[in-house]
Amino acid sequence: MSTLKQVLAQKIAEHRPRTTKLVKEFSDVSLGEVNIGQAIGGARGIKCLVTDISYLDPMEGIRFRGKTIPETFEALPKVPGSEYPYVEAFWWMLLTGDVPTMEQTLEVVEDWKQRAQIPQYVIDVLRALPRDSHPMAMFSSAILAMQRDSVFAKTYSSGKFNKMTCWEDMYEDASNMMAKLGPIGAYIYRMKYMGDTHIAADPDLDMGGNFAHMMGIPAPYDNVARMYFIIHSDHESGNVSAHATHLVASALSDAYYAYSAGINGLAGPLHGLANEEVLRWTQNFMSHLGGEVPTEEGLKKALWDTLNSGQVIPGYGHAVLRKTDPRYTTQREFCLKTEGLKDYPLFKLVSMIFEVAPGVLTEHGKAKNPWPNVDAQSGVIQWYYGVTQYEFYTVLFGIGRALGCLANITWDRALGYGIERPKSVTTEMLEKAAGIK
Ligand code: FCX
Repeated sequence: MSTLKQVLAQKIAEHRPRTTKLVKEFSDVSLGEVNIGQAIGGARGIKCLVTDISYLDPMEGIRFRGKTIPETFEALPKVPGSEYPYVEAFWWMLLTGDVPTMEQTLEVVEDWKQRAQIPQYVIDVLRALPRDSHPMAMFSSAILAMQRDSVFAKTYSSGKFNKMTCWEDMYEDASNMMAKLGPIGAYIYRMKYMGDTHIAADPDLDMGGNFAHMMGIPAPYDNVARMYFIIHSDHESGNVSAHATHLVASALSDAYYAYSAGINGLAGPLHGLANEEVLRWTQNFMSHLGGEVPTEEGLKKALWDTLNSGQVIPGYGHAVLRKTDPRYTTQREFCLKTEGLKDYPLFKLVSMIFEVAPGVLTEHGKAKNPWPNVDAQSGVIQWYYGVTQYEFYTVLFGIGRALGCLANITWDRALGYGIERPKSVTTEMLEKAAGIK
């Protein structure tokens, strides 16, 4: 058994009595009421999910296992020659709550290399899809196709399923998937946009480095990849991709079924696809101006035009956050410290939107949070490094988001969380509850 799996087994054994005690002795303790607005309005704010992987404070933003984004980057072992940590070290931290040593990190790096080969049938599936399929449809199909290799599903169908040990099968599926998602993403990118040319994995590189290599983009794109995957990994459990993954896995569907569902949710424009929408919006706007730098007034007008046409301003607002997303700030700081990027016209425009859009949204008066989220900033960096095919951006989000979703469903099985089944009511019942019928 790998060291990570051993440490995880110990953490799970230590944690289980806490959950058992809460369920056995305190099941009736209330976490709050549910009102009609929440029942109709997407269950916003209802506390009915449990995760220890990350927590989202409305004002502070995300903490992974108790650490802010800067604390996470600071704490984890770094790739030699890079100021960014190994994604593999972050995986260890998400799963166990501990910061791994360099030796432990390198064991995961090695383990993922052994698991990273894309099966030929996945390539066949990708190649069979129409080349103009959306890359998220391709990515989701590739993940779903790998279900045939699920260790979890095999154990279940062999009749050897065991509630106490099934997390180990989930862990195997999660590790196999984590190792393959970067190479699959790069394969899709080069098949779709780079003349169907492909670059073999470099066995000397870590996950982030190898992704940049397989995309065919030189340094510092390896750092961009590491930063992206880590900051996009998890945003507690109620967001669509994490919740969809958790929901599907709660039926004891394996990690492939579950994460393919999560990816399908991430592909929505109100969720992960917003990073594509931001670039589409800014590019349309730039081409309208014939490449001229916009004036503040021109920008305000474009934002109002978008709102008045009934569309949302992509990359702004959030269901939980009530201030600028620290994932936005992290990427903005990367731009500001990177020569060339800090003076890049598109970055300047995005910075200008940051100056103007919160005021416009506040005046508009609808959005509870007028501040930017992660998606407002992520496309600019990709564009700068040559990834101008913005429909691909959500795949990058999806590779990163897998870290959180897969760590979560491994723990879901370890703690025996039940099948999800919230109760629905009819409109008439709501009207009766409201006293209007
Ligand atoms: N532009 C225009 N209107 C907005 C808005 C925005 N950026 N953000 C919220 N609103 C509107 C909502 O559409 C809603 O209008 P309605 O009353 O007519 O239905 C009203 O303001 C109240 O919504 P609010 O409670 O503030 O936000 P929600 O929790 O309902 O929705 C999202 C949150 C993120 C979906 C919303 O802010 C939005 O659509 N933003 C733009 C898309 C986006 O950037 N999504 C990515 C979010 C995230 F970071 C991610 O998952 O990747």
